[in-house]
Amino acid sequence: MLRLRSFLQQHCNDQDLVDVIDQLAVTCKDIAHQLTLGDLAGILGSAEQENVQGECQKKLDVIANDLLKQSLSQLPVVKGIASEEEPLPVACNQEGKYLVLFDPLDGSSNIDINVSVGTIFSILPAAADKSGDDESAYLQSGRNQLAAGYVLYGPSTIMVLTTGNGVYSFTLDTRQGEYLMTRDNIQVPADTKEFAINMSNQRFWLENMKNYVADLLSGETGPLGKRYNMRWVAAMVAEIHRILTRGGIFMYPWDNREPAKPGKLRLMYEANPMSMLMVQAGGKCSTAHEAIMDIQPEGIHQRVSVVMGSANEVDIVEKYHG
Ligand code: AFP
Repeated sequence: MLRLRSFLQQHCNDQDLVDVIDQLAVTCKDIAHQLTLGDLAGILGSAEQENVQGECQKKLDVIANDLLKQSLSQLPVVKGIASEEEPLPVACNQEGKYLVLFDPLDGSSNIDINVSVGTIFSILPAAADKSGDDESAYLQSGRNQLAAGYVLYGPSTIMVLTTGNGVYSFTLDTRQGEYLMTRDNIQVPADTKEFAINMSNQRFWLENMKNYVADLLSGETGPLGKRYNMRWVAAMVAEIHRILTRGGIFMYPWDNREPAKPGKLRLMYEANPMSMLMVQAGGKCSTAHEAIMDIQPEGIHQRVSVVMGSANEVDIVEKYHG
């Protein structure tokens, strides 16, 4: 089986980008190891502090963030990093040519219950005339991403990756400490009968979304004419991994709990990298009104409404939203 590094060397003609992805993969092995130890390493539970979004940080959010920050800042080609757990971007090496954005531990409410979580990353080009702690350097649309991916920490640890030429997955073989390619040229089926949404927020959604989900629930006798199944893991990485494996649609739409916020999920280090993967795999990603990767970001922690997955189902959601 092809090793991740060999694959990257064959597949990507930018050796510096290969080094960044390789460093991310190595660091995620450390995170996976911490997760495997769990309570034995005293790493479960709250860090008893909040991040910039006002969310309570788990100990592992902080540990994963520190591991990624330390390892990426050692690379001369990394100019700066932005993380869900850092209020501001962090400058690394002035001569660097990449900006790396990440959610160090997505789905952190799952940590304490031993359910899947993940790390999401996005790599953008760095402008020569901007420093790594200049937020404006990061405010590039998702179309500019050079690479994007995630590592899913589940029963297996799996890295799923795109450098703009297809989507590939690599399973960590813990016996030899290597990621080996286990799927190539991943494709998302255009049609699906499976949806993922947090139904407990239903009363806060727009009427258009309520109508769409009501029609999903009405099954084969409803207007969509199909019996749908539902899943909710509460970790976007796991939801997207399921869709990249067998199709589906994942939604975290705008709701009126905090009307000023355009959604729960973060554009730059959650929605954009997942959109790049999904589009590379033949799926679609939308706010329900426009393609996520067309959004011109205004802040590194900006939120966005998310509808992504099987292309024909995303089209249906957009139709419901006029
Ligand atoms: P964190 O990034 O704070 O861990 O949140 C996870 C998440 O952003 C995303 O991965 C899930 O799909 C979603 O939140 C779960 O949200 P609910 O709490 O509404 O289930």
